[in-house]
Amino acid sequence: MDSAYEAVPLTGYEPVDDETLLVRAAAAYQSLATRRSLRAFSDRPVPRAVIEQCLLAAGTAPSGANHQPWHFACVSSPELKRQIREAAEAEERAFYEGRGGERWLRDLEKLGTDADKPFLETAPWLIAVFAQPQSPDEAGDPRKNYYVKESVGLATGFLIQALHSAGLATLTHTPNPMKFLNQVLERPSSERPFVLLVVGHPAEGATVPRYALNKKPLDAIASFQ
Ligand code: IYR
Repeated sequence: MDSAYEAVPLTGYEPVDDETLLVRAAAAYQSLATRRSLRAFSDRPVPRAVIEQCLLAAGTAPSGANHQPWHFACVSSPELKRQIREAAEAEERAFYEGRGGERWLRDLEKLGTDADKPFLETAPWLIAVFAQPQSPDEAGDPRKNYYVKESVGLATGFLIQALHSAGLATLTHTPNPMKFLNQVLERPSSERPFVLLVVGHPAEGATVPRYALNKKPLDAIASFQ
């Protein structure tokens, strides 16, 4: 019977002894533990080729039925960054002036955030991540996607990790609501804005909130049975 399935040999997993596994796992932890959500970026440019490699890394993420239901709209144009800042700050002002609600606004006090988002213009790149509830198949026909948010979340994690490994800082920014990104970036209304990543080098003397350094200990995030 004719089948859509075809197998190829697995590559990329050379045998590793347990000692090496532990050394590498600890190194991965040490590297990721230095990542910070940054809100003070330098205007130093970042080559597009660097961003492209990180996007290729993101594109290797697992996804429902391997449909890869994501689009990364990468913005370096000062005019588009200005428009995004303007629209984001309008939403943020409403949020911080009360729309967020007392509880949420109190929870954010420890992070020191406010409605001013100058980094949306200072940072060399903004990457708007869009989720695609449906997207064309190989023949160009519309096709339903599965586990869309989960898949896009995983790809975004891969992207943040790749950017961090390269030596770049990021902010996962979620102006609320984000629908203006479809208009400004001319994305189809079927696509859902998922997150706006701010990417670049840290500003000189940048600081981060002490509160963000608190990470739950292992016994609070994991169990073994
Ligand atoms: N989007 C707002 C508020 C905000 C919300 C959460 I949840 C954060 O972790 C941080 C900020 C802003 O970007 O300021």
